[in-house]
Amino acid sequence: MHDSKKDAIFAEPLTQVSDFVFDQKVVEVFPDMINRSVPGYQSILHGIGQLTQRFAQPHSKVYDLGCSLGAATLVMRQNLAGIADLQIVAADNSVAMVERCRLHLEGFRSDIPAEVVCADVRELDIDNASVVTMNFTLQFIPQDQRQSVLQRIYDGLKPGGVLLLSEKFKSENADLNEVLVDLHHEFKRANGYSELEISQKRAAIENVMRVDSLATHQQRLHDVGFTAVQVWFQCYNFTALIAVKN
Ligand code: GEK
Repeated sequence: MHDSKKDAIFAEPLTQVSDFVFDQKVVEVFPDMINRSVPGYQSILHGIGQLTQRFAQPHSKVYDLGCSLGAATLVMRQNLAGIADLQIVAADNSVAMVERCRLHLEGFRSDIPAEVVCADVRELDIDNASVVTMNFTLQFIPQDQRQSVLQRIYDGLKPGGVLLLSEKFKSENADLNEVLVDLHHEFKRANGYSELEISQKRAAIENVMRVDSLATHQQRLHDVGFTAVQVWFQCYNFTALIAVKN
């Protein structure tokens, strides 16, 4: 996944920066984009694999919601060996992502069936699930619809099942939030993004990706019924949580 083309989508000055969309142009550079933009992305994927191995149950389904090119699907599948009768459902509402994801998954052998569906996670049926992963997807759902998405996930999980939720978040302290945003931008600069790329990407994404505080995420998870919620990874303003249904 690291050998994708270099992301230069925002390298040239744009007269008007449009809202960010997950189109073919993004698909072509996606692995490079996400690796250079999300601190800890590879560590989080690794952790998703470990947690999946622990919480996947025989005769259940494992979901990857907002799968993009299937990075989390792949790492989960690699960690499911020996667990009987599993099915993976990977979903994304970008046609371009889904098509490339199917091609990508075909390149890896496994006995565990993985179905890639083009669907909006707000409408997808979730049932008999033991692990549901949302790796940086909930942040693209309008804030007032996040609770109902989480409720559907909770209702579709088996007892003992888990939601693995990764999100960019904002600190409730404005000054410290600035510090975290700054550190993230430093991370992007160190990975070769220019000031222009950073600022144009920021303008493109600000309307489509609204971030909540960690406290809001935790409260929402409790409100839909999860009893145990734990942060297991954080780097700057990026975090990964596990929520367990008892
Ligand atoms: C990874 N999980 O590499 N329904 C379905 N998919 C959606 C929706 C929706 N309503 N909204 C956005 N998406 C991946 C990375 S990327 C994160 C996830 C990022 C999809 C969107 O099309 C995109 O593919 C994905 O969510 C978000 O582990 O680019 O920052």
